[in-house]
Amino acid sequence: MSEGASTVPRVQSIMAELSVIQGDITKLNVDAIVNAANSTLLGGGGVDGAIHAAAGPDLLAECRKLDGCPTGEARLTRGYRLPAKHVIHTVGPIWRGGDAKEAQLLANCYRNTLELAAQNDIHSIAFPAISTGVYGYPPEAAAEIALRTTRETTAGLPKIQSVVFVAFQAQAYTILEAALDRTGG
Ligand code: AR6
Repeated sequence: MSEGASTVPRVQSIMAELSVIQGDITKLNVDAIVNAANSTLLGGGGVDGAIHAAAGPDLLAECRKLDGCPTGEARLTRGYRLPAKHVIHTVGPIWRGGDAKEAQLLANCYRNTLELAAQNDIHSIAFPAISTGVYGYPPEAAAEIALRTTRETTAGLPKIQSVVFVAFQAQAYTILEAALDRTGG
């Protein structure tokens, strides 16, 4: 979408549209999908495995050059065979009971991913429920952080127009949708 030049000041929405869907993130035709990676960035199971399988081996080759990624940070690659043009890899915290800065680190994932997206002219982005699979983060608490941090961060990033939260299963969908409603006021 192009923003036509205009000499007339106009009011424009600075709020990104947030939505929740159930499905497979690898199928989405958005500017970027987010990978819930580990700090090696060299692949794994869950959504990480699905993204590498769908993107093909060139994704792993690019990831090898990145030299890993600390928890809470984010790294950009191309999407290769994915419909999405880019993948933003972020490393969520492993749940250790809640006293190991998990909430702060998970919020960092969403904030750093969205800021990296805006820096790279990405307008539409889809997130999986980071850390809620193998890493064991309680899904309700994770959904609250995902939605709250995304609303706060995108308020300062007008380039981000659409953020989709992708639930792989029905229960995750219900949890994310409740968090979307709760944080929407
Ligand atoms: N589309 C959308 N969501 C998915 C998909 C998919 N195709 N596949 C799984 N999910 P997880 P984590 C959901 O375990 O907890 C990997 O081995 C899944 O149901 O993928 O951050 C990495 O290499 C869950 O809700 O990521 C790391 O070692 C969510 O994605 C580790 O797992 C996240 O589950 C990261 O663990």
